Amino acid sequence: MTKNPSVLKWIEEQKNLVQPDEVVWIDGSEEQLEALRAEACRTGEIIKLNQEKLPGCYLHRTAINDVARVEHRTFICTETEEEAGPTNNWMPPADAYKMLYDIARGSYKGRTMYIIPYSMGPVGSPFAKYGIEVTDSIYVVLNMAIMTRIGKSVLDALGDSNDWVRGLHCKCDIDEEKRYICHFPQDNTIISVNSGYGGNVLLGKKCFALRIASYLGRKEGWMAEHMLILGIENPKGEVKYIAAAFPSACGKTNLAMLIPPEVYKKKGYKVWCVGDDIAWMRIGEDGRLWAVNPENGFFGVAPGTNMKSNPNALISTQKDTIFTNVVHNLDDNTVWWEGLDNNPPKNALNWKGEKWDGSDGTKGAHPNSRFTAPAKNCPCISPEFDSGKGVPIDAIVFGGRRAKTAPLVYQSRDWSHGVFVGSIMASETTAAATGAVGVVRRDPMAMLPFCGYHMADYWAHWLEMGEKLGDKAPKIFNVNWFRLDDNGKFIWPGFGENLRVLEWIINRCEGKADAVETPIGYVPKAEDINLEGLDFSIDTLKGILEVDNDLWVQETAEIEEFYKKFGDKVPAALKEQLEMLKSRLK
Ligand code: GTP
Ligand code: SPV
Ligand code: MN
Repeated sequence: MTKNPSVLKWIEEQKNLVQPDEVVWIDGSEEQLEALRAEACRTGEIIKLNQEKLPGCYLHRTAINDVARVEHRTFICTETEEEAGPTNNWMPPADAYKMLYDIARGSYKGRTMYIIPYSMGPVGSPFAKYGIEVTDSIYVVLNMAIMTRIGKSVLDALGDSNDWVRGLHCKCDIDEEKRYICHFPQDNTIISVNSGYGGNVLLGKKCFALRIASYLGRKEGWMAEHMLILGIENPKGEVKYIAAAFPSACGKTNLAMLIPPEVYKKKGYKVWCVGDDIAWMRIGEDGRLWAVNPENGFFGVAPGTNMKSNPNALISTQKDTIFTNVVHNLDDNTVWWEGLDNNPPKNALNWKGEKWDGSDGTKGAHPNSRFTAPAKNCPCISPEFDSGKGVPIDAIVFGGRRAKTAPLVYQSRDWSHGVFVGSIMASETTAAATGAVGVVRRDPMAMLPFCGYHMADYWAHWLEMGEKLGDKAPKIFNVNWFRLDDNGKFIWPGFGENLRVLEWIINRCEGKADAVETPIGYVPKAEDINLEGLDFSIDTLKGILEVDNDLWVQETAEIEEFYKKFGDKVPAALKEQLEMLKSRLK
């Protein structure tokens, strides 16, 4: 399929290493994919679902010990430990290669090697970057075919260039003790062994589009971020774009495809989804920040997705979708998960494939069960989705799960302060990664598990981008949909109603809304958040807009501790922001 010498040489080396019985180049044709689906059904790797109700849809179950990203086994293998920084696991590249090659050697014996040429970003776009993933998993091929642009066209666009990311994935025995997700940013290389779970093995996603790309972005002057991108169209037909970074399982997919509340719909508001997880952003010729979504599909959290919370996501999953670790309804050969509706199937298998009817109080779907759906299935996919030039960003929004502390929304004072706000982000952990759930941890820019180099250098890169953007820089905000009341219930209704907050954000960008200055930034006047048609009192709203001075004094102490991790590397501008915050809180 290609004469590219760097590609052919690398493939030859991989073949010699893993020793497959057969080699298959993925050309991207529907014919070839259909044959692979049939083969995976034969071996039980995937299950064909009810084709009348869910045409083109399949179910897959991962191994029980392999259901989420494994941050403690994810490594950045730069020449020096300093480059990887204190928030990444590090291994010297030579040691890592040796260890990984020992694990991978001969691991494809009796198996087929699939070679997937893929593009992150529309093929041929100035934003696009190319990769080749070698895998022994049909599930990976089928997911990559949804999540990225694959096949011959990618190799044609690549031509003879050596500028592409090498990715080797070996399932091996799915042995947790030998599971490693390793990145070699200086070699454009990713090696993933002993896993079959999405974020660990769909190498275009977190491994390339965030860890390797963030490293490249710093070198080349652009940004790779864990952000959704959405467009809000007002009744006059003008569209404003927002990019928002929330940690894993904190609402990106939901916000990216939200359905406007009835009163907004009537007025003519529309929301367009450009991306739900990753944004690549560059400064355009006009000096503004332009973003593309490098992906081609959604790898979304299933639990909680329903016709009320996120109809657009649910509709996206009704055809040509792969479900992973959800409940299998045996009566009609469909799928189910917690929060889909209130009728768990009576005759079903849980995510582990065991008989399940919900009566024993256990969950049927894994909390990190997922759907892989083509972006083009989404009813509100942006007309700009496939545009190689991207969309201009007006506002950047950070957010996380905070039961207290963070108000519903606030605006940073300027770009530097905004970078500070991103750097101090904290959120309660979720099931998207293995480990304890619900523990507050600092997750700067939602990039803690995804930044491919020293986090403090990453902050410096953000500050530099701001200097280049000058007065054309997007305004930076922080949101928190997750404030809890004394009974542990979410106070803010969230989901579609979040548009009310986004409207204030856009109004601020256009200089149309007022704000109250607080020590942490600008908070809305309660009457400036439109509550029309919503059963939510202005007093309750005031409550979640409040900034608690004592909590924030405590917070600054924690930030100070957190910053210490990075020593002298913390940019002076951020240390200054911390000092200014402390003095404003006095
Ligand atoms: P990743 O794919 O892991 O990066 O996650 P994500 O950020 O896209 O999160 P997603 O939109 O899938 O939401 C994760 C969970 O948060 C789901 O269970 C949602 O139901 C819930 N959620 C999303 N938005 C809101 C909201 O506005 N309010 C509340 N209370 N829950 C929400
Ligand atoms: C996340 O965990 O942020 C995800 C899912 O989007 S994964 O692809 O597993 O990283
Ligand atoms: Mn994500």
